[in-house]
Amino acid sequence: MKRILISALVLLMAGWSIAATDNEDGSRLWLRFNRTNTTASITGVKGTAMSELQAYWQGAPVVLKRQKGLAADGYTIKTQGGKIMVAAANDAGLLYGAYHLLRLQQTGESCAALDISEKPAYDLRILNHWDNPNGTVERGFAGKSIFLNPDPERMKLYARANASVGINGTVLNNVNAKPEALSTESLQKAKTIADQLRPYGIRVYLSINFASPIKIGGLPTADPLNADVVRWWKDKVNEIYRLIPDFGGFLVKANSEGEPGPQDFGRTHADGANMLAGVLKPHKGVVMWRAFVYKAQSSDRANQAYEEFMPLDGQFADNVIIQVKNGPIDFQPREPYSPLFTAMQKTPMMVEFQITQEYLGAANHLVYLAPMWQEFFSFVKPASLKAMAGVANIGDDANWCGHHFAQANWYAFGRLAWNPSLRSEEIASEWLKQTFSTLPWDALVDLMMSSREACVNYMMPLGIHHIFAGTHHYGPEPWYAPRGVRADWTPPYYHKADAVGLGFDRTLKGSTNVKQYPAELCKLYNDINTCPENLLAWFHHVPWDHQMKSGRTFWDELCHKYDDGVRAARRFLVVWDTMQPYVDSQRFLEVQHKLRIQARDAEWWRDACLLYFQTFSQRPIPQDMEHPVHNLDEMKKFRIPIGMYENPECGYTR
Ligand code: GCV
Repeated sequence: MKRILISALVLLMAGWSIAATDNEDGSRLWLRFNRTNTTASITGVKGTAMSELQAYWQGAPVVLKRQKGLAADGYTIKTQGGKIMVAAANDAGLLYGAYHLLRLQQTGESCAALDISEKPAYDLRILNHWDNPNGTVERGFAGKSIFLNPDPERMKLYARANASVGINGTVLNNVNAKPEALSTESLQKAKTIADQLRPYGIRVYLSINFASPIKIGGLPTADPLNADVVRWWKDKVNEIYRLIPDFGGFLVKANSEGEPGPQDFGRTHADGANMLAGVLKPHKGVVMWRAFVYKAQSSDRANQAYEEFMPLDGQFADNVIIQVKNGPIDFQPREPYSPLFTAMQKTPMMVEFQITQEYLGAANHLVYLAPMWQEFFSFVKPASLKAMAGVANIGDDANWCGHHFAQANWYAFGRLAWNPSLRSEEIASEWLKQTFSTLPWDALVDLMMSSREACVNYMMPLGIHHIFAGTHHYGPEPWYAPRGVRADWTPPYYHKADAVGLGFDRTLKGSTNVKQYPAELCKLYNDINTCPENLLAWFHHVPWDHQMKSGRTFWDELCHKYDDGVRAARRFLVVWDTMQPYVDSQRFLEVQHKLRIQARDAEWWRDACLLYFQTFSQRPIPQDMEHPVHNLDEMKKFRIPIGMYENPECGYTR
């Protein structure tokens, strides 16, 4: 009752008029302002700030003014003599200040005596779209690329949404880049998009294919030290800047998963990155060079980025940033941080998070990712990074992200790129208040906050990782190991289940991966008795009868974790059902439908994994938990139909 009253009060304070019963499709994201005025079109970023306030601000008059001495993109907001003064060193800062005010208004905060001072942690807060020229989106679960036929209204909302959380850059195309991304026709299209995003302070960037000089330039080589190659890149970059004067730069995936790179010509990552940095430098462009590299036949994939990049520390030009995924393998539900972050001391680095849920239930599972990203920041000092990138979860679906709650991850990414020390709870509550005006938010904040751990539990608890199906990254297939498939693309490479136990020995007696971490962490992770239990099977081959802190054996604990995950997923559905009176029926039913899939998938994960691992442990499922409801043969036979992975309706169906 108390929650309902609070919701109603906030609704009144903010003057909302949307009734909980008015259906919504989610297309307005968290920007569900009511227009109060029509506006004349005003140009430039400051013009955008003014027109956003004119259209939606309902409080005291706001004065926007430029002021020297403040940080780029930062702003102050002060209530003075009945007015609100927003000051910033640049126009983007004024725009962010305007969105800050609108956020306060929409979350029902008082604006009577404001004294706010904000500046972003990073100059570069950037989305990476993995969008292909044919409109498909790699690891995208929300429809086709929004850039395929950039609709001006949709692009405007995309720009507003990004600017409202401080995102100021976007890479338009997949890191698995087609050389054609640099064709004159593609560049014209990039120009159109850049023109649409510029008024919101957003710059565009492109992923490039390192072999472009050969593939579209007709040269016999793409050797970065070859003069003709350098000239080709110079001309191409000049062409880009003629079209897009504020172009941001290149994102490069090189010598990774079959993509071309400088090593094809006997050169290093530094040679390749520095050549591109040299041609971009006169235009103030940057190179974001990815460190996601691994080769077949390695004894430990987790070691490889470090082994390739550490020897190059200090050799990169000052407009190169090394972009490293948060963990050493690949966006798993839980990984330790990538040791490169603490090892490379002389190279600017940025973290790449994955907003799209490639490994966390695609657009079917409600998994709020901010707690996972904050876990990363508990190990890596935000100040040691130069920038933050997030692989977008955006497509042309009406609700943008495939799942209404996946919008929260886009939102949270932007908020954390602005300020990595914001608490995940705060961000969740802010997002909920703006996205669903009338919900009893506390229960949903709790649900969101527990969702990542629930996902870890029903998919791969206690440090297990990469036990996904061979042909998609949606469901479990810990047994998948057909002959001829490279070992590090099969789950047994990672889980190493046998009669003794489960997990990858990365200790000093194993792959020695622990050595890549600072001394105190190396010591902690190396000892099975001090290693955090949530990473146990990441760093150790854990005996089935290993004694856990709970007093259970490792096997029993594993069973319980899976079961905890299943029970949590079912609970989400129960909690959501209590929200029905407060949310429009379209969004209510759509979320409910997804939560049903999630609860069913959680069972699929638990049963497939426990029944399979049991063939090694030869131990019973503990009596005090629900026993699997499927059998292993049934699980092994189940296949998601080809093409269904990208379909939001995929999932286990009995
Ligand atoms: C864009 C993983 C994904 C690929 C992705 C790659 C990368 O392997 O499955 O889809 O390719 O990471 O980040 O480059």
